[in-house]
Amino acid sequence: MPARGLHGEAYRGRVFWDELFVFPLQNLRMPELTRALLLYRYRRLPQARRNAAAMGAAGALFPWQSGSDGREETPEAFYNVRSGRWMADNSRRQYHVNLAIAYNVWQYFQVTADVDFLTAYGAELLVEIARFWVGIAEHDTVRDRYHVRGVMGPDEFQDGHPGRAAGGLDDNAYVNVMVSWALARARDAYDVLGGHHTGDLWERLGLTDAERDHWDHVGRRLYVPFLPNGLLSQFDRYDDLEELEWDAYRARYGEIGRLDLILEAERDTVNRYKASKQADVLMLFYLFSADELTALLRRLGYDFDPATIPATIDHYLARTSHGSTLSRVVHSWVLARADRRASWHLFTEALDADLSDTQGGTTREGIHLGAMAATADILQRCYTGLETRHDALWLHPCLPDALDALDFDLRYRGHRMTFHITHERISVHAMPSAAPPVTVIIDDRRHVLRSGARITADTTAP
Ligand code: IFM
Repeated sequence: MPARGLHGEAYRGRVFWDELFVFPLQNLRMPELTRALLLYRYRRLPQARRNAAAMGAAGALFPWQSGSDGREETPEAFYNVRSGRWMADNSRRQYHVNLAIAYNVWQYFQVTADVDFLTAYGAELLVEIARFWVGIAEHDTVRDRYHVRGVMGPDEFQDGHPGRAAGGLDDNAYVNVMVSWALARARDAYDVLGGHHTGDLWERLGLTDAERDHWDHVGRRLYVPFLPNGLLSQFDRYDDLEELEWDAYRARYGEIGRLDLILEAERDTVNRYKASKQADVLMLFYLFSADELTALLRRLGYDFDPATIPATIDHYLARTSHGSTLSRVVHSWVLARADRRASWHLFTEALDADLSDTQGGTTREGIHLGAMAATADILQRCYTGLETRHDALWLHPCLPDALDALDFDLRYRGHRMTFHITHERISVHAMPSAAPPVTVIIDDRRHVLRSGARITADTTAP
C-alpha cells in the first residue's frame, strides 16, 4: 500500500505507515485485500528481524519506508528549496510503523475472525513486534517505569530534543500507549489461539509463560508524560519548548504547512517550538474511543480523565500546521463529537486535498491514498461511531448537521449488512447467509443479529 498508491511517482512508490488509514475502510468492504496486503508485511518479516538485529534489538522492526525487499529505504537527507540546503532526514526513527502493523493485524482479525490468518501469520507478527518494544524499553528503577527513548512520533517536525535533533525523542505519548496496547494484543493472540490447532507455532517462536508475563509487566509500567495542566504531553519535556508566533508566521508566509523548511531557511529549527506537522498525541483519540483510551491509561496506572480530551484537542490543534494531508483527517475525526461543525469543515478540507490539489501540485505525483481512504472512513466509521472490538460491532452515531442520513453496506464476520442511519434512528439489516449470529451494540444496548434479520433502534446521540 504505497503512500501514493500506484498513481504517481512521489516517494518512488515507497510504503510508509499509511495503510493504517486505509485498512479500516477496506476491512469492512474487501477484507481479502487487507489480508493480501498484510502478507506484504509478513513476507518481509525476515528482513524486519534483520533490521532490529542491526540496531542490537530483539524481535522485528519494520522500516519507515520500504519497497520490494523490506529493507529501510528512508533517505538520509532532503533538500530545502527555500534555503538551498540539505536537511537531515531522521524519520527512520518513526518506529511506530511497527505499532501500526500490530494494530492492523488485530483490526483485521476483529472484523473477520480469520483464525487461520492469525495462526499462520498474524500471531508471529504480533509476537516479533512485541519483542522489539520490550527489548528497547529501558527500566527506570527509581520510578519503576519503562522508558522508550530515541524515537519519533507521527509528527515529523519533532525529530529530537533541542540540541539533540538526530537523537530522536524520549517517551512519545502516542508510542508508549500504543506499545502498551500492542503488548496486550500479543498476549491476547496467544489466549485466543489457545483452543485452536496452531501446529508448532509457539515452539518455533520460543514463546514462554515468563516472556508473556514480562510483556504484561512492561505493558502496565510504561511511562506516559503529562503537561503540568494534566493534559497528555506529546513527549517528555515537550513543555520546555517555546511557543511559536503562529499569526506572525501566517501573516509573513501565508501557507505554513512546511514550517520546518521555513524555520530552517531562517537558520532556526522547528525543534525549538511547540509546533506539529500533523496529529501525534491526537492519534490516540483517532485510534481509540474515549472509553478504550481511558482503560488503556488506567491499566498503565494513570488516572486519566476523559473530560480532558476536548482541551487536549484544542491544545494540539492550535499548534499544528497540517503539513501532511493525514492531519486534517485525524483532526476532523477527533472533533466529531466535541465540535461537529469544525469536524465537518476539516472533513471537506481533507476531501479537497486531491480533488483541488490543495498542496500545490503534489497530486500529480500521486493521490494521497491514506488521506482519501480515511476521509471516506470518517463517513463509514467516525460519524456512525462504528467500532469492531471485543467480538462485537458497536454503533454510536453522531451525524454532522450537514448530513441528513447515511446509507451504506458492509461486510462483517461473513455477513453482508446494510445500514441506514439518520439523526434519530438506526436500521441494520443482515442479508440471508450461512454466517452465524453476531453481536451489535447500539448506543450501549446489546442486540443479536441473525442472518436475514433487521435491527432498528432510536439513537441517543445529540
Ligand atoms: O506517512 C506519511 C507521513 O505520516 C507524513 N508524510 C508523508 C508520509 C507518506 O504519506
